[in-house]
Amino acid sequence: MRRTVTAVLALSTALALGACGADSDDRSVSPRPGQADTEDLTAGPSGAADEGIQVTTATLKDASGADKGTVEVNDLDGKTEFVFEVTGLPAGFHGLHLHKIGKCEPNSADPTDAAKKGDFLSSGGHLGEGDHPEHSGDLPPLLVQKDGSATMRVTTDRVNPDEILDQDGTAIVVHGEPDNFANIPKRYSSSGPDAETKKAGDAGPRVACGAFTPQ
Ligand SMILES: [Cu+2]
Ligand SMILES: [Zn+2]
Repeated sequence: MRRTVTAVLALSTALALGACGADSDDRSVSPRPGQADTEDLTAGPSGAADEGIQVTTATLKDASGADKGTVEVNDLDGKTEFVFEVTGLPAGFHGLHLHKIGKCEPNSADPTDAAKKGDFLSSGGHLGEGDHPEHSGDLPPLLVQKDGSATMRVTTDRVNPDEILDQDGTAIVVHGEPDNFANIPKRYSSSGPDAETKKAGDAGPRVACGAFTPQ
């Protein structure tokens, strides 16, 4: 019974592949009855995954200007995909957000408070309205491995490519600390997260930044 279901699945995958014109090999268009193997299934959906349309890319740099990797933005027709390839960062979780302005300037002023200066502060606050983590620019944290590298592919329907490439652009910012997503249990504070936490999730300093700017 299970075999039959698997075979039907593989066949429909193959038909779907054929229908959308994806390159398919003979094996996937003609599954052997009762012998549909998992290879066919994985080669189907993942191998022919819609890669979307590349919208823009950015190079991540730290405050000294050292290269820390790349971020690619793809339009998946209603969703936006970010592909991170990062190197040379401290291991562990790092808060990750889109910030309002496409500027990555070390020791720069916060646009809402000129007296406040720090690395990449001129990129402004998180993209979007409301409290953290409901900002449209809030993303899952980046997990950096022991060797300092990180790879992540993440999809969000909170932000579209036009907003990323608006007039003043957008910055992708990697923070020095994990993001707490304003998840502060009541046993720590009966009043819940404070204004600071609701603004940015206590992700700490901005350690790397990449600017998306309209061409
Ligand atoms: Cu941030
Ligand atoms: Zn936020």
